[in-house]
Amino acid sequence: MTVQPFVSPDLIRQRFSKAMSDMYREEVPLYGALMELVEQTNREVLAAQPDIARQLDSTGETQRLDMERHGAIRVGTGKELATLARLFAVMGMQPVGYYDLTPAGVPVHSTAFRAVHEAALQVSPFRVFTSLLRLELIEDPELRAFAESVLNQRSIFTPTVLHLIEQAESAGGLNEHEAKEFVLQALETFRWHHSATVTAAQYQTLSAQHRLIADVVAFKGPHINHLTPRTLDIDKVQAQMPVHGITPKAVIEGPPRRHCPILLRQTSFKALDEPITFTDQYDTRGSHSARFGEIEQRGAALTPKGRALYDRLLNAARDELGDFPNEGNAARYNELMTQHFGEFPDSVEGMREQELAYFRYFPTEKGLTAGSLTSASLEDLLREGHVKAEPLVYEDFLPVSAAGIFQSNLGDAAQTHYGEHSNRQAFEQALGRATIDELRLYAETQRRSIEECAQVLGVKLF
Ligand code: OOG
Ligand code: NI
Repeated sequence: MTVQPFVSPDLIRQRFSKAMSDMYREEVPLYGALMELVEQTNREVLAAQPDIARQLDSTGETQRLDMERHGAIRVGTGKELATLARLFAVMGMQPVGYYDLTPAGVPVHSTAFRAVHEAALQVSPFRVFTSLLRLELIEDPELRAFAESVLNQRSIFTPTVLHLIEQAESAGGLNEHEAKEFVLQALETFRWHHSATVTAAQYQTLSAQHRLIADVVAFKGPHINHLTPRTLDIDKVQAQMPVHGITPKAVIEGPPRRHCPILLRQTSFKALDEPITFTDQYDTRGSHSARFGEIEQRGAALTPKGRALYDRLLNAARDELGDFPNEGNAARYNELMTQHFGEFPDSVEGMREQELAYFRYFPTEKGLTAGSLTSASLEDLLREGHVKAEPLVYEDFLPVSAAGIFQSNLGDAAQTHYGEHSNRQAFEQALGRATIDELRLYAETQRRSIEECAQVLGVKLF
């Protein structure tokens, strides 16, 4: 008997991301339209701005751009979250970061499942923003007990996928046949279901408590609620969306437009009203809105110092606005953001000198042919043009932006105030492991790139 080799988790993730995109495209045609718009805009940006094309080429981002996307799901119980963590682990995805959404009136806390090493991210940067409903925030004890009992009755995984997860864990991987089956079976967990698992009245009660609670509790599984392609010019896509029959939210979340993009800018279009049936009404149809579209533009990952500056400037602009950004104050908000972010250096050199962002270092042609180097500092190598620095792309999410995205698709009526805040410990207990600190990952990638430069150039760095 020949032993079949394992398919690498990175390839399984790459295939899964593609399968998910194909499924969503079929279910939500507007997603297909948005993808085409983003692809076309990216081509135009690359053709018109050789600097950007060159930068993305040298970091390998050109190759990953067309397959780059993130999705989001919401689960109801700790057990569901723990099993999801095991399912994502089969595809080389780990929980990175902890996001508390309660300050924004959304009763969830979240993490992002993604690949953690630059080589794995290069094969597939697919990420899933995963939220766990905080049932303890439902005040009415009867409703809380009802929600719990409904959730405890469902199983969001197929028996085959559960078996394949165990198989991957015990054998150390999946062979070709198993990996194919795994992708098909895992997809089932994220599929949309037209029928709710509760009566129309129960749905109303859950929805009245919070629309998000109905979205999690009233369905058979955690349907993927959006898939987000990465664009190189979000303002351009935002402006083009209405031309294609897509209405974007009022403001772009995240930092303002800059010459050197930082972190993450996002915009979304409102959730679609979709027909559903309830368990007690076979012929009358209700409707539910959960699934929406989003685009993102990614920039440099920031150091703790850079992030503190970002947070301070964002808060200052929002404080001065005095309200959540909305249709009415969008122009004023953009003005305030540009004004405050004037303080944030907008050049690679400026961000590097002030240690505001993470970078990857690459040997240059000049460095590779220089020959006689023995020892030098990184600064020497940069100054002489033997290595160059490229910003390290931000792979994660932003809590204030995520809150804005949640709100735009839940409707503004969904503002709730929760007394209780962040509970990372409870989240990690449910998850069955600690979440990874994203800053450590960026620092490690930066360090590896410096070590590689030293090795390739044969230089001892001091
Ligand atoms: C997730 C919203 C957050 C993002 O990109 O920040 C998000 C959700 O609505 O489930 O997708
Ligand atoms: Ni998103």
